[in-house]
Amino acid sequence: MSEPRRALVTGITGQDGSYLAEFLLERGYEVYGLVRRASLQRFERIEHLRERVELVHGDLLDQASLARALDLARPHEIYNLAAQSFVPTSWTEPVLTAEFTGLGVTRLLECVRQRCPDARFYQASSSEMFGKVREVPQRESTPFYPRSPYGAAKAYAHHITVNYRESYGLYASCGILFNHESPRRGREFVTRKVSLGAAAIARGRAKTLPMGNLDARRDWGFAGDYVEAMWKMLQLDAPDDFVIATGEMHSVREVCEIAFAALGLDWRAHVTLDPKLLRPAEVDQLVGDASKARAKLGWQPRTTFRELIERMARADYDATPPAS
Ligand code: NDP
Ligand code: GDR
Repeated sequence: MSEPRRALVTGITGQDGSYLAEFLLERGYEVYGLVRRASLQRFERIEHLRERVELVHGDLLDQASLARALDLARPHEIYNLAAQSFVPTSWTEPVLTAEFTGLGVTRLLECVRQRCPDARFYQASSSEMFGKVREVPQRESTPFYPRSPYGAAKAYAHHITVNYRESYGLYASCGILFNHESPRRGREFVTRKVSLGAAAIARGRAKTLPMGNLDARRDWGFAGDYVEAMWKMLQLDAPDDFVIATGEMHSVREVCEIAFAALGLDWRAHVTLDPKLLRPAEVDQLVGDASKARAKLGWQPRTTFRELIERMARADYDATPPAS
């Protein structure tokens, strides 16, 4: 009998890590997750999987801990999802963001090269690398123009992954993922902030929702659909890089309209503008061309933008108790 496939997921406690762990378990993988030590350990997103995944302590800042995690897991596949992923924090903590999101990838790749060079490696690259976009829609060959310390760190991480592939022959692939959301999205990201805000207002717990740039446009998909693309990338004969996106662009204003309407509210009566939420440099628009992923991976998104936002608004409404 052949041994089960083993996967190591960094960032398993994050939005994508939790969906990916579910996906891999369904396919019979032994799943190992890298977790950081905290005084109050909160594994909310993977609580339902705790009995089925093996958690290993480690941090992208600590190379020895990464080596230990690889020795313990002996993975066939490594998914590097860990990062400081919130763009505004990358202006207030630019060096830490570069350490986690940029250099952390080199630390991990170096350990992979030394300890398990046959393992397949997935790097979570980002559409934020396109920043001030050079062409519309963005594809794998579009030049990068990052607009935040986060985008710059991800561009470094992307290039170093390609570099390790070309220098050492590692099987290393980058998924250039456009924004993807879910009811498990971090509460500070715009879709979740709006779904939580609309739910609080519908439940009588708040009256207004302060927002930043409503004109920003993004290509938003469902995280559950996107983790499948990560896995498909590592099943190809040869490593490669792929844009993963829906190909549709919508504004933050539309997110507000749909989320509030799903709960019977008119967003215009509640959303206010707070200049403090504007960014030092904005990414005005992003929209991806995922035709390479469609052709080579047979991947396409299943969830529409409207379904996604309505699902998030209803999930937060159901989870919010009424004001007493
Ligand atoms: P989250 O912010 O939800 O999760 C980030 C994860 O990284 C958490 O598990 C966090 O652990 C972990 N982490 C952070 N710093 C470290 C560190 N120093 N050492 C070890 N673990 C660490 O992100 P998402 O799930 O949304 O995104 C997953 C990846 O995909 C990220 O790299 C992100 O930048 C990238 N990406 C995301 C997109 C999106 O739209 N969601 C689009 C494109 C790329 P803890 O729980 O302890 O904080
Ligand atoms: P983004 O996601 O920066 O695209 O990065 P976010 O949801 O934070 O912002 C999207 C757009 O919405 C505008 N916006 C606001 N954003 C937040 N967070 N809060 C607000 O109140 C608000 N008002 C308007 C922003 O200005 C922006 O234009 C996400 C992250 O998941 C990254 O890790 C990932 O790499 C990229 O998506 C692709």
